[in-house]
Amino acid sequence: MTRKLPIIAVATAPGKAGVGVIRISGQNLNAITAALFQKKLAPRQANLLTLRDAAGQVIDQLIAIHFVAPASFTGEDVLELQCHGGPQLLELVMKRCLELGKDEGLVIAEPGEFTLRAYLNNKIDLAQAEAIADLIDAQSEAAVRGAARSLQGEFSNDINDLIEEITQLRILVESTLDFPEEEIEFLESAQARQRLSAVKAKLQALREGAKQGKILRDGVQLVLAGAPNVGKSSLLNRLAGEEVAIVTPIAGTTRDRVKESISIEGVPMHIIDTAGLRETADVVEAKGIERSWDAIRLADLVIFLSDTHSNQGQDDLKEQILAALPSKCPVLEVLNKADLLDQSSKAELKDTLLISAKTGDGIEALKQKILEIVGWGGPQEGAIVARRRHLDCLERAAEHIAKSEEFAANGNNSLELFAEELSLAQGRLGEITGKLLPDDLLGKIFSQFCIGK
Ligand SMILES: Nc1nc2c(ncn2[C@@H]2O[C@H](COP(=O)(O)OP(=O)(O)OP(=O)(O)O)[C@@H](O)[C@H]2O)c(=O)[nH]1
Ligand SMILES: [Mg+2]
Repeated sequence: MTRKLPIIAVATAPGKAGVGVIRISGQNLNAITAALFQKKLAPRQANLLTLRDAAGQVIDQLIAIHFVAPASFTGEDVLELQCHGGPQLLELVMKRCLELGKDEGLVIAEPGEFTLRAYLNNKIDLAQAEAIADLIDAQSEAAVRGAARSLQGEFSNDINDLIEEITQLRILVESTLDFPEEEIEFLESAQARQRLSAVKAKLQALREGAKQGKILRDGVQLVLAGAPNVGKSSLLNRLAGEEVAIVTPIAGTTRDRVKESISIEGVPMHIIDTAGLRETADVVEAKGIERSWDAIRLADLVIFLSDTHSNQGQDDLKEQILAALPSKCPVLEVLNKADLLDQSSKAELKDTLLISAKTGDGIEALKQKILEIVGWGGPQEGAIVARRRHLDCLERAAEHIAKSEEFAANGNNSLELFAEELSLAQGRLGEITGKLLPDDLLGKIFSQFCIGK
């Protein structure tokens, strides 16, 4: 993944457009530039130039900008060619560049390789590199803003501040370890416990922010499950605001999963309506039910829907669903067809989340409940986007801090272990920004980028 050859790729999206950009990055592009345009380009200037094929025929008139290392996106020399945006034309320009750059070893870039080089040349850290991909993939305005903040380094700065505080604490502890006679007073005099509490509180705040950031980036997989005919498809249609799924009075209407993405207060919700769960001899329905279970197992939140008049067997079904779920996945029980209840029955059910997919009653409360359960704290100033990877690192760092706290509580005999846990916590935080990385991680992260980025 860390080759040194110059690389080239189309940076703009495939398809016809006014302009199409091709980028070349390498340690020194003077030879390639000279071969393409028979001249050296002044850095950072827009040059209107003509590119010709081997026979001297014009391929395109384009604008070329030469960013000289290290003042470029990748930290290497970068040549940006702004061509006319036709797919065939860009193909031809690429081909000509590869021909003329052959002696310099010019090759087509792997997905994410430009950004990888930016990272390896310390132009950005790993969390910022991920933010570039997230910015490109962002599905809502809030996600764009969050990714932009992460790219500006807001998330990384918070992580680095925390690492710095832990470092200071470690320096204190470790210097004490060299002078055992001073250990006795260390915990008090260095205010180690207070400092540790402060670290813990900051880490907790970062975890909260990252949790919100993950929701903003990925949204929530919300699965509607329950017995046949309770109104799952009706609820999907109600939430989506259109007739995406077929609704009939016949039990077993939905066979395949029906997916629809909506946004509740800016949070992307990927709703999956499933086949009603029951014993069946029908092969097609049975396959659909299998798929329902697959969806349930992958959910972030399951809405277990029942209706007001078919309560038989619901408890067994609920137990089955709970047993199939990963332990962290919440299940929200909702009772549909409230419109069929009289006032006194409604009063009896006042602790139940009652809705009517038919009339829309209770839907707003349901939406709020969903946001509450997934832990959405509302639009926030300074929100960032975050990934599962970040959450995992933060969680593991928090575990180490908790352990170090235990050792601190044990008193001085545990100082060495206390220091060791701090160091481990620091390592996990360093993984977020890429300061400390397991070997295979870079390849994994950058291979998910689109080509040309
Ligand atoms: N009165 C009333 N009827 C409803 C309500 N929601 C759904 N129904 C009716 O219940 C029947 C079943 O609705 P669906 O939405 O197809 O139910 P489902 O859970 O998707 O059913 P399957 O796909 O068969 O599992 C239809 O006749 C709906 O019109 C409601 O809130 N009130
Ligand atoms: Mg249905």
